[in-house]
Amino acid sequence: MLILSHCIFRNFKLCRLAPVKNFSFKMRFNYPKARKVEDVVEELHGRKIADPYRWLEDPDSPETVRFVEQQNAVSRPFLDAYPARDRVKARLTELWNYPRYSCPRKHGDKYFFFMNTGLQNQSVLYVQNSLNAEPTVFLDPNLLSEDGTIALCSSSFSEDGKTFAYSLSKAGSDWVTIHFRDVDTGKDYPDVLKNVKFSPLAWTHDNKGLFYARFPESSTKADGTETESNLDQKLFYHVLNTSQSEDIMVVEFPDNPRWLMHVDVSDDGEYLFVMPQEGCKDNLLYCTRLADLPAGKITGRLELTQLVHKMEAEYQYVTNNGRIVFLRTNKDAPNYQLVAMNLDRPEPRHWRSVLRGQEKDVLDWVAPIAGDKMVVCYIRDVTSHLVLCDLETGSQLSALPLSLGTVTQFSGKRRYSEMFYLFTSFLTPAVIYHCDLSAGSPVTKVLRNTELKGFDASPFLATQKFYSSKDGARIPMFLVHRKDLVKNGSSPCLLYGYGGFNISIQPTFRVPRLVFLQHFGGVLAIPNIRGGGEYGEAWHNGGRFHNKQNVFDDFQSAAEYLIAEGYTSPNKLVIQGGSNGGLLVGACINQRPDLFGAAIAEVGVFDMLRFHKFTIGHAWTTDYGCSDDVEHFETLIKYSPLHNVHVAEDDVQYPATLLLTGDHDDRVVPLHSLKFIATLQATLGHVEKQTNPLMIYVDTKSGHGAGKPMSKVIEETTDILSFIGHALELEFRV
Ligand code: X97
Repeated sequence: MLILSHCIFRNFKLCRLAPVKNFSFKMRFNYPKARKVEDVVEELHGRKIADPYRWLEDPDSPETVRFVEQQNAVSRPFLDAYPARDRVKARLTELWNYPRYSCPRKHGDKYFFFMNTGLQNQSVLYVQNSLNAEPTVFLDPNLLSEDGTIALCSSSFSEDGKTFAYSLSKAGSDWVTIHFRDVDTGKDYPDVLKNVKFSPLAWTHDNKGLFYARFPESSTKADGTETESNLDQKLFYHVLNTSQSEDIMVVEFPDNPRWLMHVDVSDDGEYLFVMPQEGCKDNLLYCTRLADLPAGKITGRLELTQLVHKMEAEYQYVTNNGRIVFLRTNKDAPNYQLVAMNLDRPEPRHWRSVLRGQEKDVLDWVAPIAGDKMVVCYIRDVTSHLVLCDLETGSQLSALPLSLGTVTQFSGKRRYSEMFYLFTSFLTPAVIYHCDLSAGSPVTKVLRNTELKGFDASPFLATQKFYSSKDGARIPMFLVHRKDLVKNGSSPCLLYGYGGFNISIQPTFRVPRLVFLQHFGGVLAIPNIRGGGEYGEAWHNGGRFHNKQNVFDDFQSAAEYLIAEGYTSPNKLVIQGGSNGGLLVGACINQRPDLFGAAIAEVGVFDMLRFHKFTIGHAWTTDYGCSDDVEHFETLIKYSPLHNVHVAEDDVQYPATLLLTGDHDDRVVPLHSLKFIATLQATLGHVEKQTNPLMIYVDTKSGHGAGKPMSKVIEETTDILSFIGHALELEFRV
């Protein structure tokens, strides 16, 4: 073992060149010293809360810029120094180089689909006249920037299929600009809509324009590196081929600055449904009859009829038959139901329940198809189950058989009798099905089957286990590993979790995991911990507000189960999570530093007392609560990663920890990661027993994750796997 104290990182490569057989990082690192401001202390509910690194909340101060440079100057050489790094990168590049397609979508008389040849930074949108016709490029985002950092975010075709509205983001920011393209000529209109994020794109059926949501013009910069709160979003109507300055503000809620606008134009074009949301849960429901507008034109504020008066459940427009509206809701139905609401009698007591989620079947989504039918997707024990039902009665017409896995894409419209869906699982990249309903009963065939050259999935196995958490709750967990795995505790194990926001972590195919399985001889473990939506609202609530500790307990119990069953040992166990999952990782290294060998937290939330003050952070109070409230404060301070860093007892040290973030992450602003790493290093960096590294890498022109170009994805994944390989002392097996 190589033991060096205060190894200076500039010399790190030199260390590596020394004739050391078993390369190891068992040393202490020379972390940059962050200025600790002792007198930033705030009194919150009678408690004094120190925040010595608050200066890191200013992303633009020269001191913060220097701090980031110094941190990268420590982490970069370490990540580069993993002996098998080049092989990891080469294998990732090789595996990722396979063509992948989205489901085709029909608009007008054409089909559109995305395709990535493999290593293209951004997927390209193609158009074809029929499913068998030669596709041509319709929009290639790769041409919009040299380095692939301009991404297509969302898009919407006008009803007649003649105009394509699309939003672009730069460098990973949530901010987008909206553009319009003529489908026949392939040329863009001059219109550019700015100050937009978290916006719908909802065309009126006259094809003249669309509804979108925007924020007031910022007095400072708004490029995704700012931290200012996003407030006062309003709904606008934009007429195609006009300037944004002429747009008409149609809906605002000035008394509720935190509300975000979600809208749908009904399938028949008659109504606009407005669904304001105060955060990541629950919404209200309003509607207006577009057909009733004076002279058929939108000229000012829309007169809304309120259908739902309490922000206490979710209401999602599915379709409508005249004034009968089908809604997916969890009102009086923790696993969701589909109800038919009469617009003239909107109260719940007048609803007709058409479908109801069952104890184990969460009604995940519903899509109308072929006039009088609907496709219904349930989540049952974490996998997707599709059925075709009668829209009016809900009676099942047929099941659409699937293997065990996830339906991640669907395309189809009520006025068409064909649809497409994409199936994926841990060891199945993608199968796109085409389903023809024109003959009455569905005729399903495989449209595209994706295969990876040079990867044989047959030696591997994906299973689902159930384990008991601290409070006895039964938690499902997927395990993927070689069929001939020997359970003697020696295998490296990657434990991934999320645990929040009603988001279900279903089986999907990920190239980095294959490298971990195949070349590190690893076990992949994905527990469906509480806070997610796997078992409906009860599962979400089980990990929300004052129940948040259950999320961490479920994750730690997963680790204990894996160790007890001989899958792995603490020094071979790495935990990984991003965003809310970064919070999970941060909380777990504080609570059980002894249980893990390494930890990767990407774009994590770490300051639970101040998250609500930055960009869209206020929307997360629906899961976390808010430190302004004394009861929430008491809960938050107990697990806030930033406020619970400590020197562990005895000879226990923190796991090798890597934080990752991007300078344009305006979803979870980088200051969370910066303050957390400063605290980790200041508290533990000088402690003799802390030989595991505590590092951060901050990427530039990079955001929360969506739209990240392939070149950056490969670079980042190489870093993560190199860190894991390094920390767990893994050899790259060929
Ligand atoms: C967000 O922070 C999304 C922020 C903006 N946003 C909402 N509600 C959404 C939305 O506040 O986009 C929404 C969308 C998907 C899932 C949940 C909410 C919305 C807005 C308008 C209409 C409909 C929906 N999210 C969380 C996040 O990124 C989790 C997923 C979305 N976090 C980062 C949570 C903590 C760390």
